[in-house]
Amino acid sequence: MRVDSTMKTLMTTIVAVLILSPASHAVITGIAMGTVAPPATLGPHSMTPFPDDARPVVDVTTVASPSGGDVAFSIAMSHRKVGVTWLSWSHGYTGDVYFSKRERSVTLTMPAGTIAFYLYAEPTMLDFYDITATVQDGTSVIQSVDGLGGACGYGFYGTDGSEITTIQLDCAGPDGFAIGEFGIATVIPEPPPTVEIDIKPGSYPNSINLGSKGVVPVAVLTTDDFDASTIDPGTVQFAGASPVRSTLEDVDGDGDRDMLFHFGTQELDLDQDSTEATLTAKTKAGHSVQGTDSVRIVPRKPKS
Ligand SMILES: [Ca+2]
Ligand SMILES: [Ca+2]
Ligand SMILES: [Ca+2]
Repeated sequence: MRVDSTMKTLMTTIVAVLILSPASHAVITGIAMGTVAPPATLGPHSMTPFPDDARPVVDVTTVASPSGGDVAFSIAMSHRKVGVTWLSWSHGYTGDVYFSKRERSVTLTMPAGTIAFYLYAEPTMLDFYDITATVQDGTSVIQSVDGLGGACGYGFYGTDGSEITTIQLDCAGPDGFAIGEFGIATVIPEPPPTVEIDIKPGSYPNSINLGSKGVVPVAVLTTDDFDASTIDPGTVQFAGASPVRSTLEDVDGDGDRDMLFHFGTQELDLDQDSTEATLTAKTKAGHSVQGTDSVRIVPRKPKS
């Protein structure tokens, strides 16, 4: 009996601990990458290296990201090429770097949705100096970096939805430093969930005469997964057109109410080659959905 009651207490304690743990552990991890070439992944994220920067030797404050948006610098930095206008780097890299002679610190602001980023840094002076990279939450990586061909990589990645918004770089050496060889991972927007639609409910093929001055009925069907009555009619677009009216009715006779829309045929962004059309909408709760059905444009285009 005593063992049983101890076990019961232990189990209760474990359950309590599990419940008290936060649901997610949003966290940013920093990695000292050293002088080796950049990895293909940082944590769970696939990295995309920045492409060549075609600009000449010129002061810049932004670098375009391959996944959209810009990385912005807090100071103007001189665009250089390793081996041409900048002496050395590491692991054979000969691409773009960005150099500050006067400042010892720069803050990089990331494009929205950045979940991982790496950069390399090297002091101007041909000697070892500490270079520290710090992200907005205080996570930092410090390395002693050799100005003679020892550019070191600094990698940061977020898990459970953590994003990287800024990275501050500080070089302990005089006469500045260069940063470059960037790589990035950003969140991939999820496509909206699909819902079932029926163009011209009850008829098939869904013939549309683009010369017609009439309307095309399109139903969003209620299924086990989706209640069509939750759609906000003001957000509905079908082939580029807004509905002229909407009604709730059971268009397929299965006992639940579907949402039926009518669209002016002349407003549809369809042509002779269209084979399908898509309806997009938001629910009253603001969630995007979309559905696609086939269309058959009539009369058929004469064969040429
Ligand atoms: Ca149909
Ligand atoms: Ca149904
Ligand atoms: Ca129905």
